[in-house]
Amino acid sequence: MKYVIVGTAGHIDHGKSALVKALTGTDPDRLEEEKRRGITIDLGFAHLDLGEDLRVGFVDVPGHERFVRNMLAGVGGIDLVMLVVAADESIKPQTREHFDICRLLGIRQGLVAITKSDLVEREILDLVRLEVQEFVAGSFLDGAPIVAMSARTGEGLDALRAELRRLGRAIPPKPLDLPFRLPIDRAFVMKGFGTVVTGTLVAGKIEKEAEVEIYPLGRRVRVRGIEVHNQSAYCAVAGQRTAANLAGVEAQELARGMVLAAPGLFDATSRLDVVLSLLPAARPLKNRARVHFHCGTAEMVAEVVLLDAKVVAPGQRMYAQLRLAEPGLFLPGDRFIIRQFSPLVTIGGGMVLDNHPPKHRFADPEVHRFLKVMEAGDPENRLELLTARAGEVSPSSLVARTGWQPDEVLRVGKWLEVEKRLKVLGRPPNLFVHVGYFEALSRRVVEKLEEFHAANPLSAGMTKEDLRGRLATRAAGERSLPSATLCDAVLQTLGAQGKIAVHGETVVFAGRRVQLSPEESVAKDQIIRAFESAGLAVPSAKEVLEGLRIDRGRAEKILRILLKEKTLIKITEDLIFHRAALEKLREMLARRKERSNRINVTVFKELTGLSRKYAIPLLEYLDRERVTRREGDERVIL
Ligand SMILES: Nc1nc2c(ncn2[C@@H]2O[C@H](COP(=O)(O)OP(=O)(O)OP(=O)(O)O)[C@@H](O)[C@H]2O)c(=O)[nH]1
Ligand SMILES: [Mg+2]
Repeated sequence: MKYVIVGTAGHIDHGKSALVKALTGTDPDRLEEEKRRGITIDLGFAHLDLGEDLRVGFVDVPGHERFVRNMLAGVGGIDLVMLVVAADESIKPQTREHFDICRLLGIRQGLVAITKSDLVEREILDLVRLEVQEFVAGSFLDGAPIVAMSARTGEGLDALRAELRRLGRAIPPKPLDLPFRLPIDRAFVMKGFGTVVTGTLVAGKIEKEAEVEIYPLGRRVRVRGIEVHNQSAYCAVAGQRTAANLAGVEAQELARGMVLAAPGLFDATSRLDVVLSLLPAARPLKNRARVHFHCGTAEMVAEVVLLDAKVVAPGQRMYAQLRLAEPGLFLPGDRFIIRQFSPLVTIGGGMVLDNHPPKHRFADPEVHRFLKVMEAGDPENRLELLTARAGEVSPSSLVARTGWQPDEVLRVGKWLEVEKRLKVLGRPPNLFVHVGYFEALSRRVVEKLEEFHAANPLSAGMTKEDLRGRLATRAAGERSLPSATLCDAVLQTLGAQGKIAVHGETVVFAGRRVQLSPEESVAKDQIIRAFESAGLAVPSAKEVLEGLRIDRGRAEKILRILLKEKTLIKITEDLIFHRAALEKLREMLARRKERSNRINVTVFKELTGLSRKYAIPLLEYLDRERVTRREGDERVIL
């Protein structure tokens, strides 16, 4: 079964509701006030099966100019428009306004119903038909069926059904592989059920028992039950009129304009970069003008910030930033309408390009380039650019910025990695890094290390954390530190290229030697000689350092360098030897082994001429170095 949503459109009293009723048997005017006044105030719903395989859901909208905002809440999710023109009145202001709205929203398919054919002569009917043809010329309805009919006599209803069936079958199915979104058009309490929300499911599918989030409230609730076109169901899919019974929220907390979607997947926003078209009949729109913004079922006040102009001329199209008075869930690709403050008329509309933009500088060519790709670029280019702008970004925040499924973000990301445009880090992947950013960061690491070594000639290297702290960048106007994951990846790459060396937590410039002042060099030599000449009967480090002519701090640094270079070797906290002395000791043991491979402390003391104070730690050191192995009171020379 295929589901298609048909919306009515047209001037007040032109017979939209009567037509829906004639087709479906359901009166879409459900409010007492509507019945009393004989006009539609709010959205009405009905459905009709056209054969075995096609179910049409109707969204009937009010024609009254005061209720255009309600019309806008209904028209968002429709596949087909049924533009209603009364034969006795022909084209009127809301015929135009509704039609403009359909065009601005990018509705692609539809038909025209000339209603009340019973009220006019044949010639008038032909005239109205000509007027309609002229009216829709050049638009998406150019060449669409125009069916004259009467709800009163039933004339033309069969022809209308046939056209609806034909058009409905040809509508391409809505993609199900997008995260689901249900913009709420009604929220109410139903006796015995509790809170119910309804809407047209614009993407994906929603299942019974699912946990969902109400955006922008941030509330998570459970879907207790689902109805699709008034029948209970396990799941609803894109394109269906859906009612969801929600557990854990009161109806009065909810309102038209909120959206149900997967928990945590998206985030609400109050700033949007858009492409905006102004209707030819509109007044020029000034920078910073306040307008009514309608998108999905949401409506709010917005300020239009033009990016590189002072004013939008009628009929013109340009990029702009909308600053919304309240946050809402909007995704790139969403269409919207703007209406003037007063008089309250539709003046334009457009499409969301970026749902989390920074504020921009005036006439920034970079912004223009970015939005151009967001508007027309393929998914790869868009994802690359979003990543480039962030520098590094998690796949989950790219889901929130694209509206794609997490799988799709990963798939495109991996493809970009193959093309060497991105790096995908983490296992499982949890970070996308733009190669440009990665390379810039690598250069900065090398720079910062050079700087550090120049400023700290005696230091053996920088700690990773210290280095990361110096890599702050400005991404999207905000100061940010590269993540530890990214820094590690950069260091690893530089290490593999031989540009740097990483020892534990310390990072050094590859092949770097510590630069010493002449005074320090003298001190260094003195330290070396002190240990070298002592052989194995070494003095304490304290004694040696105190005998130098430089201050204690620098002396200790030099000692650390010597230990690091392994000119000196520390075997216990108090005992430091020159490397040559220890090598001699090894040679001595090797010679001894030619006679016997066993040795005890006494023999060792005799051989080396050392006291116990040195002998025991040295033997333990030799054990650790696997030169000897302790066996009871003796040692085996290995
Ligand atoms: N003679 C005749 N009258 C009709 C026909 N269709 C509707 N009407 C009458 O026209 C009036 C308006 O009809 P509605 O269906 O409420 O018009 P609407 O377009 O839904 O009006 P709004 O929703 O308020 O914009 C009602 O009194 C209907 O009975 C028709 O085909 N022939
Ligand atoms: Mg009506």
